[in-house]
Amino acid sequence: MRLSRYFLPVLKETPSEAQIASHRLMLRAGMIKQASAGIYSWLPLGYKVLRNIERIVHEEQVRAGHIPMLMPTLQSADLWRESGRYEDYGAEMLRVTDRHERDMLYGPTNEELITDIFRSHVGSYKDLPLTLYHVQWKFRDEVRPRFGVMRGREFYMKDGYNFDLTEAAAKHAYNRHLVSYLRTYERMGLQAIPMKAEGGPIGGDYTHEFLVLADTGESEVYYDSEITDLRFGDRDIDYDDENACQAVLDEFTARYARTDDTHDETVFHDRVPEARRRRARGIEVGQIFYFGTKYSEPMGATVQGPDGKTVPVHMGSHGIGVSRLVGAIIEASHDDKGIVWPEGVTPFHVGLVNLKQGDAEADKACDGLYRDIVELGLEPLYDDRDERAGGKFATMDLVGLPWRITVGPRGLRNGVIELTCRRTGATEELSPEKALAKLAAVYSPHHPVKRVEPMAKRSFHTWL
Ligand code: P5A
Repeated sequence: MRLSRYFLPVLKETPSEAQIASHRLMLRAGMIKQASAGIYSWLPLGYKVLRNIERIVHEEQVRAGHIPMLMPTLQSADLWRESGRYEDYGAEMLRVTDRHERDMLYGPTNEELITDIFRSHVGSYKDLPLTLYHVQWKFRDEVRPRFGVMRGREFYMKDGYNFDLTEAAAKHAYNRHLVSYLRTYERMGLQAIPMKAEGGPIGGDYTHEFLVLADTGESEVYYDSEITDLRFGDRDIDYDDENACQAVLDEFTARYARTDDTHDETVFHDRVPEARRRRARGIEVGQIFYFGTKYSEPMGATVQGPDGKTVPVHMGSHGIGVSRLVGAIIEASHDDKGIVWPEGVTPFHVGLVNLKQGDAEADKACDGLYRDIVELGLEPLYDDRDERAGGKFATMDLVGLPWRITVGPRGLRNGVIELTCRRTGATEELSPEKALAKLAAVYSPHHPVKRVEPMAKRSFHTWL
């Protein structure tokens, strides 16, 4: 993309309404614009990041054997009356009436809708296990929407629902989600720690929240510092292997890590030596639940078991805050000049800065590099505007692309360009060929098309 043809409305001033870095930077980098309280338009740069996060979520869900679909944003109130949540949900639920005076609502979550789909089409244990998911907009009329996309009223969520014959099978689905979530967040450059939490309006007391540690996080958390040494890495887990998934859950939940809802000071002191006790803040980027037959029983979602008996299915639901993640990643990865995108989610792979726009040699070199970068399957953002170098660098730093190539007449005379790493600031003078080879190498595990990550043994389909 050429910057002269793009829509990147960066702000010079720091917006006064934004209290935390991610909100400030998303506004300044022209990623979002508030439409009304807690509701945002995603401008082109923000939309690219949102889509990248969504793509990683889909790839990891499909890898775990979960099946993508799409449910609507508007739901009938009648389904929610069946589960008893229509009254319980309170003022957070946005209720609307259609022209026929039918009660509708903008879905805050989809347990009822998916249970209705299940009961309409599945009747036998032979169709289990089944996990369906979608990525869709939700609405919760939060009392205090704030921090930009972090606590929105309209927000984008991946929500998945498992249906199993027995509690043990549903616990395996729970463990499978935990494993796939660890992998998902790490691909986004984040460490998200599973912590014992509360079920809240979703239900059940068997639940973990995934938290990214950050001073600006809304949740108060307590944990054993050893937990921050754990990495999922590039393990190739067979998601059908119950023991393998259970072992990951055991490893990642053995140490004390709880949100303030479940924190117990006595247990904390008994189990964690003082030097390792931490109290901090975190951003909740996901939550997984096992709630048994809470919805299947009242809504009649049953199957016939192998013994011929009809039983309600065991269920859980599993959410990832896709739009919140954009903010969470920025909270975890920025400096005083701007955003520092992890390679896995960056909106463009490399910024190309022409120090002397209009100089025949510099323009030609940039055009050539642009083509070569595209040839590698990567996306450049080429600042081809007639602006001072300082202004171009400031925009690139604000926007936060992990790599920048700088091209100027002086370097070209010596056959070199500059390759700069946004995270460290380190700059190397290299031949264009060497710079391109380096980009290809750093992006190979994150490549949008030619990713070389090991794929699970189960059949893997692209989701689009
Ligand atoms: C699990 C999927 C659920 O709703 N039902 C379907 C379950 N869980 S949850 O924890 O309530 O939400 C899942 C994730 O969504 C994000 N989230 C939000 N993001 C932005 N603004 C909000 N107001 C908001 N509320 C929830 C969180 O990341 C949460 O973990």
